[in-house]
Amino acid sequence: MKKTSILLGLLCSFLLSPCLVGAEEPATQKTAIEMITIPSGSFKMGNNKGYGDEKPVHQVSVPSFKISIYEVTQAQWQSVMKTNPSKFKGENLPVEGVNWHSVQDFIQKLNTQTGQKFRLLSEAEWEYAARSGTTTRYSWGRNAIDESRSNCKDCGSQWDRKTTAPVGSFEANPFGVYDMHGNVWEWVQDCWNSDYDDAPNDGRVWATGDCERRVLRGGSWASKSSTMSSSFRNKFSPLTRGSYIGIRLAQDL
Ligand SMILES: [Ca+2]
Repeated sequence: MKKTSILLGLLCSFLLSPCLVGAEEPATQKTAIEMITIPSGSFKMGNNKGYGDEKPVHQVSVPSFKISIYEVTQAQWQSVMKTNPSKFKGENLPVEGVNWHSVQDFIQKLNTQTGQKFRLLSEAEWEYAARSGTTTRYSWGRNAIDESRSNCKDCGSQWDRKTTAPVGSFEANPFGVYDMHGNVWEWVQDCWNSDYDDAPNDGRVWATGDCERRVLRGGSWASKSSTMSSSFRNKFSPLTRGSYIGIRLAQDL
């Protein structure tokens, strides 16, 4: 996103007057959902040094799938739902203020409009994509505070504790995915289970347990850096919405 704006800016300064008419990006560019393929693989999910719900660490094999490299933006949500529930307004800011049920609605409408099959990630897919081959707390290493690698309450970014950041404002992880740590919490499809006993080991959605609570991952602009680690788990009622909750999409191959 950042690169597009810079390129557009350069083009503008070069062409001058055509820019006055052409500064608006075509709708397709604003609303196209950029997906990349995550390779299949096996990883250790959880953290035996973390909270009780992150245990036990267990081996999970994840089949290859597609993931949106950015959190879903407000432009994307608006083009499908014709409304924008977000508190902090901006086309390239992540959509927020979405509850789990409204997200299911959005996905259904998006799939009807595009003829494609988008879905939320499973919790295992989310952690696999966040880790992107790493075993440290964050995909860049052990420390978060003051490194300005993401947007959280104490991350050292200009957006900390104030607002969401435009998607893709920080470096991507080794898989090429942006903002898995911080910015907005991301709903996943799974029901809540308070530990990993009997968790699926094949990357699929855990569809049993407490389904009156759904899992969210990755922390937000308003939460402590410790909550945006690859293994940290959060859960809310599917009716909860807030300026700190957004989504990311997946597709089967
Ligand atoms: Ca995020």
